[in-house]
Amino acid sequence: MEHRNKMQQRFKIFCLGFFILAEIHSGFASTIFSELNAHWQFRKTGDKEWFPATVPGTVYTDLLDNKKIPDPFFGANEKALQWIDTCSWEYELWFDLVPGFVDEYHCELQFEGLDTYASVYLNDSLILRAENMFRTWNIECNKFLKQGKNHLVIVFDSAIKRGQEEAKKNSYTLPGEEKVYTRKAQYQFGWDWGPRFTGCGIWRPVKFIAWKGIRISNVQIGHEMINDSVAEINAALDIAADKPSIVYVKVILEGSARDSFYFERLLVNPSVEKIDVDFEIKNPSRWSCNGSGNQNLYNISIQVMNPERASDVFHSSYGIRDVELVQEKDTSGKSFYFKVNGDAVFMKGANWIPADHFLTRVTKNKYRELLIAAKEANMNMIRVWGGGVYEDDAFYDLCDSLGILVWQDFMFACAMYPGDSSFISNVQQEIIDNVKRLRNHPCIALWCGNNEIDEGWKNWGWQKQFSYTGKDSVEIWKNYIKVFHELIPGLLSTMDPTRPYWESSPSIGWGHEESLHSGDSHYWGVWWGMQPFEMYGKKTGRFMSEYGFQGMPTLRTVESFTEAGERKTESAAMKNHQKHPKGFETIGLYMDEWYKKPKDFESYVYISQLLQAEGMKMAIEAHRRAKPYCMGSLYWQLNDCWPAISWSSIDYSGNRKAVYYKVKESFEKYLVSVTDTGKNFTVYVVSDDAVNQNAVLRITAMDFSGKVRWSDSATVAVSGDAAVIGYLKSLEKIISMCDPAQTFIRLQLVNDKTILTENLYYFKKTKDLLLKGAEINFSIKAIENTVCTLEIKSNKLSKNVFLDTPGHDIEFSENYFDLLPHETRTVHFRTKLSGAEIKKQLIIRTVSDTY
Ligand code: BMA
Repeated sequence: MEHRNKMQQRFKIFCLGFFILAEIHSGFASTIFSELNAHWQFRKTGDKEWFPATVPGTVYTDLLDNKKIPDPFFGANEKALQWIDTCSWEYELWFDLVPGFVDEYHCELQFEGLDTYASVYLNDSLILRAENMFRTWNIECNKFLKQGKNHLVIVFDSAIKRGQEEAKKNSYTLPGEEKVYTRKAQYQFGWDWGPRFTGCGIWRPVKFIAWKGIRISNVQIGHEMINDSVAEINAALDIAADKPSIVYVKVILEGSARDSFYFERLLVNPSVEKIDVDFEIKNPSRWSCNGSGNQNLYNISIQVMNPERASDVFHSSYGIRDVELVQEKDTSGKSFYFKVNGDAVFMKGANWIPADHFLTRVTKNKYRELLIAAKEANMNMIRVWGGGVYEDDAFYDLCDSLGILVWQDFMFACAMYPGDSSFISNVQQEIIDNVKRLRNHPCIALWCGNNEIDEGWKNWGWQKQFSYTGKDSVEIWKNYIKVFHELIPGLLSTMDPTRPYWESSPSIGWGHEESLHSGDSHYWGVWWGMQPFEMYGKKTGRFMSEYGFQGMPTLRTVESFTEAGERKTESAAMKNHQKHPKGFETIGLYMDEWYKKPKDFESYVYISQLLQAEGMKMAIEAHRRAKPYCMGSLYWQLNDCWPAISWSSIDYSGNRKAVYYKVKESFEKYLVSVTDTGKNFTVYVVSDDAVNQNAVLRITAMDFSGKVRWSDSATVAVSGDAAVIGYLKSLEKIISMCDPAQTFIRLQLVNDKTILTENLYYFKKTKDLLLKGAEINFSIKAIENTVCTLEIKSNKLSKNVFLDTPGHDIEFSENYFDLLPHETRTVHFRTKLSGAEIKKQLIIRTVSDTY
């Protein structure tokens, strides 16, 4: 570990008694933070007039707030706003400094995020040239500051122009073209689910930091050993001091006066020095991921003080857990699974993209809503995809507290990157900044070098497309190796040696059989390869880190970016929000396979969501049936960055699409799932429970009016280690007892009267089912205040009941479900509307209403 190098003196626990204790309590904070986020102004370079700006913010949101541009997300406005990215923009701030301040304190300006090519001037002196959106900059600025008014100006160059200039210097074109030269979120240059708005701005806070005496600049917390009675914790402190002196350190574990530890140490060097502090946590409670245990977090405060009583303090929460990536050779290849606290855990989750194209609009609340939705859908892992950003601290804090492990990509995606020394040193600092910022989070399970670059280079025909010579190819690949096989793992080996590192996701492209035998897989045969959904049953690898299918956003979200006449797939507005070149065509082809032609646009929106849900259900069930061969299933993609026709499960406005509800069911702790080979009807039972148990599998064939045609049951030894076959029968026999076009099979897993889970199975695709119009009745009850229940019943099978209240966003606990004949279903929701109003507004749609 970095803080373990030989040069350091080991810090010993020291019994100091009351004297030091009293001193530490009476120390004064020697570090002053002041946010410089108010009163900024901005203008286009060359313009005279300044306009108010919001910091953190982006030039787009500032222009919008000042009513200088229309909503960039509406219709096809994106096209008309591209000029913004070709200009240079300036931001300025005046701030006051009280007399004596500069002489007394070390003053720094901290820019937590500048997007991207920024020249920063303080009182007309250039203090920083930044060129990496992902870096944090701390600039010592005493010599530029003055008493009274100070002037800070930041000039942002066009990222597109700068990238193009860099690209011109190269003798060959890199895949990804101008964007790869710029260390800026790659999706902002346009993606197959997002617009092209590159923009610029001060996208994270600006702080004025003044300190004297002593300062903690970073702390890395880790544990050396854990057993049930003790966890040995190590905190490695980076400390800066004015002069050589003694430093007293106090560690406080929140919640108990006894859990305080004192240390003292001679600082020999006034510049930044490392100090190791070791302490113990007795009877430690472990942090675990959602579904596997509690998310115990310890609040740790570390206070340092010098003999003059200048002090500084660092706070962090810390979770004691062990996460391991297990890759062991076996008969079919190599395993790929995570062990959390020693137990193999099947990872259930999704891929995350930035939650708003304009990143500073992502509030803590937005993070919370999305991550709580993930937790509610039984997820235990999210992959932060490499074309986005290293998310804000709030994101990782929430993942810590919700038990969502993070597969963290570094921010490189689907392109090849340069390898010159200035690019490499820029990337190096980016990695250092972000690993330092994030490594104390228990949620981070894995660092991954990039998204689909290894696969892209080997399979996407770039060599031919860009006419590379042999020499070019060698150089480009060498640059790749330099960053992802040498630089990043090299840094991690000292900065965060206990976390696994994986060079590229996936390691082998989906066109290759080997991709199913080792490593993680992105299986895009369905969608990109136009293979049928049934292929999910055959293409299951060791860890499915991407697969997906598009579905429309909800109708209300479509309405938010279109005029009434534009709500059709051929309109310019709609096409602009479908970024996949063959998106509508692909949806159409699969839809023809599975559903009758929807009669109107509203029906199309709804059916496209059912289609997406059907596909993801088939994929997830296949992955889980293959446990423990397959040990992870992360679909593409949890969320959206703008109102898009995309692979998302929750649309930009926060509405949960049909796929979300389906995923939630498919990720439950227990799963019963059918495979139908044409010959056999086989029921698999899957469990993610650590405890094995016997349960009864009930199988009931029922016709659409509710008549039981056949039933059976079996006792199953349910195991958390592997999926088991709970039932097997000849399909022919079952079909002979019922009409497959008018019958479904209900599967229930029961333990001692408790239904652990249930599932439905249809012999035919929805378009071939003989669905008849049903009579649906419902009643609404308010339980207390805003909490309501809806009881709904149908005289026949009602397929995919969609509850909608067009004028109001109501989130129903269940939606898009199959309502079984004569069975009451209870749905919960919250609303301020009265029962009578909801009744008036509620629209119930089923598949048979769509043709
Ligand atoms: C995956 C991702 C993205 C892309 C998505 C859908 O492979 O890594 O690059 O948006 O496919 O095409």
